Amino acid sequence: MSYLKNADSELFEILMREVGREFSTLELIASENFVSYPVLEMAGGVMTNKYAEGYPGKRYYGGCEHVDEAEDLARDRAKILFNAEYANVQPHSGSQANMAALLTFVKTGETIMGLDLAHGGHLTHGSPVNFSGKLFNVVSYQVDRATGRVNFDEVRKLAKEHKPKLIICGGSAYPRHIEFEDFKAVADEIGAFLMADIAHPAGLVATGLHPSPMPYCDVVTTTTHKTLRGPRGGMIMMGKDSENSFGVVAPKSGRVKNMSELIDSMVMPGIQGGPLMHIIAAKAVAFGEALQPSFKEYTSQIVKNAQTLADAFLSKDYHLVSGGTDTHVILIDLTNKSITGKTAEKALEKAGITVNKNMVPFDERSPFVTSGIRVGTPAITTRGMEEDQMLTICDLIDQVIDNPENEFVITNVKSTVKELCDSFPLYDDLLN
Ligand code: DSN
Repeated sequence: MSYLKNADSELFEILMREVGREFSTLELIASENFVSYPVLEMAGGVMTNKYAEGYPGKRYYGGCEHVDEAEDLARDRAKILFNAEYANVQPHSGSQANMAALLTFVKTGETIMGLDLAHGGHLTHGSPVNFSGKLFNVVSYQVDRATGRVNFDEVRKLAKEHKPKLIICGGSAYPRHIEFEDFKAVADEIGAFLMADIAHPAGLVATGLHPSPMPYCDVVTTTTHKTLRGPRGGMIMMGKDSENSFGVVAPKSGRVKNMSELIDSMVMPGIQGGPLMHIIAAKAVAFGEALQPSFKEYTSQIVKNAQTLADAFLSKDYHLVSGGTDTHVILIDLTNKSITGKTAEKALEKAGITVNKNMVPFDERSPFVTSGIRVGTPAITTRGMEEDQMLTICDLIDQVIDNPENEFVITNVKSTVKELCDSFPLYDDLLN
């Protein structure tokens, strides 16, 4: 039964068109995934009604006993998943998690270092158009032109020259494992804090397929909706909690506050108000799923699929930044294919294949045009696709990239995409 259908058929039809789009196209955006029905149910549930400013047991509103239970479970499950002593599951997004973490460790005007957005970083790692670039003095490091990997000689040189208070590692288009240990060595040499943003590989980290940042980083942020396959949202963690070194004490007792208390109060009341309790509860559901052995099978398949796809592209003379992938992300430099990222994205979209245009390191084109596309396997792996399908998908993408204006090719590819999607159904209960 659909309440929405009866109450607002216009929006019901829009929703159904989106279900149809998700069903009938190949979702290759590396940051997207498809949540389970239980996660959908919780995210669409009555906890959306509840105001719960504060934290479990310390709320500014009555009636919080059940949302407290859900938030406690979300925190506890996150701590087990990531082997963390502390988790804050309230950030509404990865950006807000990053904002709260940065403002806890760094004063405005102080220096931070992060991976250049055009080299695979993220807006919140110091882009001039983002709060991070406006509030802090930013020094960006880049990847090496030849290897496509972070150049630690450059990181070390910049760190020694600019003495950042905090170094951010991680990004949104870095196909290789994040080198936490190398970053930690540099951070220790200059006495900087180290923050990891594991939004992209979080599901791989949780299942041991990517190194863990916890032993190396002072603070770790993530989103919950990419490889972790939860609802949209953010989270902040620490491997170990400790007393803060900034001299912040509790007003009445004079006790030195822990870092966890500083982060908690930076999230709320510092930058957020009422937490999204339906989403926090849905995070708990997703974390419960990620703790099951089947989730490790899923994340292993994500990586196998990405590596199969990468090898298939290499065999067709595609240039992959860093030469391949360790994760779920492939960054393709299309320069030798004489097509821009923008044209490729549009042509692929017409053929039912969703990717995003993406700058490649040392790109001479603007972020609105770009020389590359980013491809990821989390969503198609959720549908059950495996290595054989990756070979087909590479072939389909290649046909479109070679013939972006050939309607005959696009139509044929679209029909193969439809057959493929029909063989790996998604959300069919919602369509019936
Ligand atoms: N927009 C996300 C991505 O696509 O990677 C990062 O925030």
